[in-house]
Amino acid sequence: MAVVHGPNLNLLGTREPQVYGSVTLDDVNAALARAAAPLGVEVEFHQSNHEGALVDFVQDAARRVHGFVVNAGAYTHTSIALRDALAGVARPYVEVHVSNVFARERFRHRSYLAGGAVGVVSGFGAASYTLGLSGLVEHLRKEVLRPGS
Ligand code: CA2
Repeated sequence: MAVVHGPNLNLLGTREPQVYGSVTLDDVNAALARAAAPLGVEVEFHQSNHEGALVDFVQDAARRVHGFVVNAGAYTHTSIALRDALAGVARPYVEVHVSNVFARERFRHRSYLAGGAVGVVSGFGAASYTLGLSGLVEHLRKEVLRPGS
């Protein structure tokens, strides 16, 4: 599984703790690695502040992973390129957000990614990522174990 962190998420835990909490991106990744072990999956992580670099990563990682956990940050609300990349690689993904985007400004209510996602987890702080990972693994298990597949 690959975990994609979009722009400014490298700042987690350093500013705006009232919105994003005090957990750092390294803490999030460590929690994901801990959660992945009992689920029987491996996770890799990628953070970029650049839209094209995120597109490149999705295309490249899709050759070796079964699915993605994606917090595209502000690109969630703007990026057709990232939506097309995720659709193009045909791997299931879960969209996650640290904050509850629906309790915030209207421009955060729109997601270009959600329509293609298995599901969306928003508002549980760093736990959104681990909840998203377990939902994704559950989805993949069902898909693989589906009768007739
Ligand atoms: O809640 C989320 O996870 C978001 O994806 C975070 C994005 C925001 O644009 C989305 O609407 C919701 C922003 C990430 C910025 O993270 C910061 C963390 C600490 C200090 C400053 C920014």
